[in-house]
Amino acid sequence: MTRNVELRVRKLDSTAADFKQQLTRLLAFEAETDDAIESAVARILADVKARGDAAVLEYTNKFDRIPNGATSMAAFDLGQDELQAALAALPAAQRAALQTAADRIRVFHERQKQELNGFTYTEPDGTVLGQRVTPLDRVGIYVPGGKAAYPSSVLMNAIPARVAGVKDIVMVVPTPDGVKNQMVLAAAAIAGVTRVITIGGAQAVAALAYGTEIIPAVDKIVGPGNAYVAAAKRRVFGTVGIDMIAGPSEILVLCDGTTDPDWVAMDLFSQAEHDELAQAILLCPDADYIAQVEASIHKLLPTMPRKDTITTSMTDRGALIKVRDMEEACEIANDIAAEHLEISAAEPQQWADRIRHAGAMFLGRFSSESLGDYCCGPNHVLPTSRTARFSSPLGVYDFQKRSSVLFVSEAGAQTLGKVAAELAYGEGLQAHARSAELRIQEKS
Ligand code: HSO
Ligand code: ZN
Repeated sequence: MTRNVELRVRKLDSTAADFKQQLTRLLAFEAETDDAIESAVARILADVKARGDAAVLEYTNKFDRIPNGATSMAAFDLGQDELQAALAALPAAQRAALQTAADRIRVFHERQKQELNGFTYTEPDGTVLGQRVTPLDRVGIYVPGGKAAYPSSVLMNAIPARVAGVKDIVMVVPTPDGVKNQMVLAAAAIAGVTRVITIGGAQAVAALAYGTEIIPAVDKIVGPGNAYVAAAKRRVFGTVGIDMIAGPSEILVLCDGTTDPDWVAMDLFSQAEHDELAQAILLCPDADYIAQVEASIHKLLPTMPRKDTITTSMTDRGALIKVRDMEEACEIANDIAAEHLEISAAEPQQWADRIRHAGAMFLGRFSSESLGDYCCGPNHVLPTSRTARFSSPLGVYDFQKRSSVLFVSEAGAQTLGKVAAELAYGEGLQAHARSAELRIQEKS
């Protein structure tokens, strides 16, 4: 996959006649949809639906190369003891960092919950109308295995669910070759996950959606995964809720040219290192500064253990863009609607005020995106691939739903009954009209 031997990041200029087309081409990202993947996933879903645990067991032994092959699903069902043991065995510094991150994530999301508590209001005739917010009963959290097994993502997915009041949080995580990621298990313990089952892939999504003998069916499945998991989530949507289909990570740095160029280069790397398909873009009005960032990129790259991934993603999908001024940078940032937007400027607020579309905004040169990825408090599960135009970070609201509550007083039924009956006759719906009219006590 890592084809590029030499990092060559494209440089664009917003005054070029074809800049708009260049930008469109740069942002184009087609999610992997492959007929072979689609039909394999359809087959797995149907099989798990029909055969339950027996099918999940077979797929897990095969796809995750479980040594000697497990003979029962019980082998994948971890107890709380094992999670607590993983937490206890973690080096103290790592445990403390996870705990601090978890505490801060909880504080932020508790604030979010306070703002989402529902409402009621009473009309003069005693009619009471309102909205009640209730948590989902049971959710499934998908945690990828292998290179993208992030303990921080366990915290970011499970803590908002907990804060929302979800009672049952079932986490699935594959263990390729039977190897468990201890920090992921420790994070599950800290975040209050109720059950961890070490399965993954489309078979895990199917098990969560339909339920099996040992895995309870959930109401919603959240969390990122590979192309198979994404295809499975799309297919089970409707049977269960899903959060989003997340694309590769993105960072857009909007810089006024006053930040240390090494800082900006490293911030670009921080998302480029996630994935060959990640996207890192700089917007800046100062051509000399852009050249300095470019120099920093070349200077720092050899020091990066993941330089191959960075080289590929920055060469294929990265860009350093010279803009006319910061105002134009803000307009372009709105077009890009990036997952992460850093406004690395001396006075960031004035530019932030102009931004309408971004998953998360990092204001000022000390707010590196990596701090948000781990421990500031806001969620790191964010809309990618320009979906920040219409969607939001993962939050407490993703684990709640709303019900309307209507109490109509006797007096209210008199006035509302006339309105409803009028509209119901207009729609040709007699029973509606008469059900409203029956409650009208005409005092003649
Ligand atoms: N930046 C990623 C989240 C993450 N970063 C996890 C480090 N670990 C989301 O785009
Ligand atoms: Zn990250």
